[in-house]
Amino acid sequence: MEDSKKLYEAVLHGNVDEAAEAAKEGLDAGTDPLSLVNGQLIPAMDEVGRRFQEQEYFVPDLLLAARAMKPVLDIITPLLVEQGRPYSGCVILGTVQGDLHDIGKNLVGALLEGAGFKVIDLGVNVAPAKFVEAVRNEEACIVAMSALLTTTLPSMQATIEALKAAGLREQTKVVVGGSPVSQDFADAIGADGYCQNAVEAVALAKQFVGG
Ligand code: B1M
Repeated sequence: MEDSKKLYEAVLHGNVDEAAEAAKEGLDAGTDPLSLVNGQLIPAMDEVGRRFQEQEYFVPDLLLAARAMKPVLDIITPLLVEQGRPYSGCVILGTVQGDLHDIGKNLVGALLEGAGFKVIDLGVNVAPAKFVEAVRNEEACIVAMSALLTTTLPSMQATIEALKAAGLREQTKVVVGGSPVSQDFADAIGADGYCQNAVEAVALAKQFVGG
């Protein structure tokens, strides 16, 4: 098999050991960690999603692919999070209520940390009240919400409404992302920004803190 496809194939077929091995080989060969993510991991997950939609794959296959991605991200994330960058702001991050997908959110968090942001990761299935509580504790902050299900998109709006009701909206920048999210949706719910991927999330967060 062509080496450049080894990681892609391992994740697609849920092979945990092969995925970790392929990631190490790629890094040893000098491949940039972010290009492993963008060039192989994300395309593999997209293909898993396509097969699930076409009913060639089922939920256990999604779980296997996610499991294969875990050790790869464990290897790659510390490389993305370079130490010693200057502190440039605070981001409260979470996957919204009802949604358990966290691979993209974790990538966003890793790149933000790598860029020097303090990241408070609230995890998955985060209720609006939990975002509000975190903003209250941290004062001026960026709230970054992730959603992968169309059914959980309303949770993003509910969180913005909860921030307004708590009197915290003015002091907070809200950014949203995830595959079913779009700029139009972000505008419609009154978010301050939309990011298509983790790299854009960092650029936007820097813009918000004036960096
Ligand atoms: Co789920 N799942 N899943 N799943 N899953 C999708 C999302 C789906 C598109 C598959 C499909 O049908 N083609 C579909 C959603 C359809 C829809 O609503 N539009 C779906 C479904 C239906 C479901 C279940 C309902 C299945 C079921 O049980 N019948 C169920 C729901 C569970 C729940 O959340 N309540 C479910 C469960 C799961 C698993 C648990 C098995 C697993 C998740 C494991 C985990 O996350 N720990 C899983 C997986 C792995 C997927 C796919 C295959 C891959 C997602 C992924 O990790 N992608 C996915 C298909 C797909 O996305 N192609 C699918 C890689 C990741 C790096 O990309 O998360 O998009 P992504 O992040 C990107 C950008 O979106 C962006 O940056 C990242 C890249 O740089 N981004 C942000 C994301 N968040 C951001 C936040 C920001 C900025 C950018 O902040 C501002």
